Amino acid sequence: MTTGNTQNAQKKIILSGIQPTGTITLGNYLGAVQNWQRMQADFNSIFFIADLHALTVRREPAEFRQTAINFFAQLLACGISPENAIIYFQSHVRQHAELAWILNCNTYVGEASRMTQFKDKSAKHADNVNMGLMDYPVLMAADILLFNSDLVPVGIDQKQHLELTRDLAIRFNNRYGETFKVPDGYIPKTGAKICSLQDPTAKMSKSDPDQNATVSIIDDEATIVRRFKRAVTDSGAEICVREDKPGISNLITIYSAIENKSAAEVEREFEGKGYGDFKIAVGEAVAARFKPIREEYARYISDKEYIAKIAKDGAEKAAVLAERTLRKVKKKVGLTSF
Ligand code: ATP
Ligand code: LTN
Repeated sequence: MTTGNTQNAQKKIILSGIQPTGTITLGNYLGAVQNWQRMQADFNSIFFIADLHALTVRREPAEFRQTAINFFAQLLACGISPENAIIYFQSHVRQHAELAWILNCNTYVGEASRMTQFKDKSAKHADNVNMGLMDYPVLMAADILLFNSDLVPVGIDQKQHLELTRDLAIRFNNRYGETFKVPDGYIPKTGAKICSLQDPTAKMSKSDPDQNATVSIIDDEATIVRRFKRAVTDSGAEICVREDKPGISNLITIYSAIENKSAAEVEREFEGKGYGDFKIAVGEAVAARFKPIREEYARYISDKEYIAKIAKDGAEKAAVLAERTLRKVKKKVGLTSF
């Protein structure tokens, strides 16, 4: 039997993280957080704020600290509940960094430098191509492998990192004997890649400097509808999913993910209607979904003590689980212990 966020041996383990930068966007929500919320009760669930990962890009310390706390409140507002899940800050559980070091010694520079995200982020932050940026997926592998995760719910952009995680787990198991569970990704059918509202060929990213490109789960209704009204669409007038219509296709994906309808149903619903009407309908649907989240967020963010309590409790529980794996790993690789 499970009570609260204790582990139940009958249930599989899901784990995922999110970097505290900006605020949670529609892309993060549909690609990841909504699934965390839907799955949390059926699994042993572990979710964390990936603050160590976020350090791979330069941050202003005071702002960064506040953003991380805001993210914690946003996860709670999205319905991620301490009743169902262990929720914590990655940096509060030192085992993440410790396992990452051991995995580093089993990761080839060649494979890490081939990661698409590393190449993209190196180009974007050419003045700060630091070791952490290249090491990012190894730390992510440590996050996942520490907890014997079965499933990792993420957006499609993380697929390559999950494949590396699997490779590292298999390699370690072959070299040192069965140690890690080899995890699977859980990538949603609809919503795995939400695109920018200003450039529908690029993914929506919370670090996009163009405010009009994203919507946040805590934006108000007027802002959300305005962003959708301004969304870049394609030539023609038909509302349908087509390769040469990335703008409208993206809006259809968003609407179908929010309304839980297939793309074909959405196409039928808007047959004969114009782009303008459709954009407003999508904006209103998104705003309606986010309204209660925004309200809950206001409630949680004004209660720092509650956040601190949940985060501390989560970190303690996570550390106990993580230490079991780490101890095993240290023994396997031949580190001494007395
Ligand atoms: P940043 O812009 O800071 O790199 P990000 O928006 O890509 O951030 P992450 O913290 O890297 O967000 O990702 C959190 C989760 O959201 C991951 O599971 C990721 O796959 C998912 N995700 C991110 N962007 C999208 C998107 N546009 N569509 C669907 N899922 C997404
Ligand atoms: N790299 C992820 C965030 C992340 C993560 C994880 C996701 C860090 N550690 C472990 C799943 C499992 C991202 O979304 N950019």
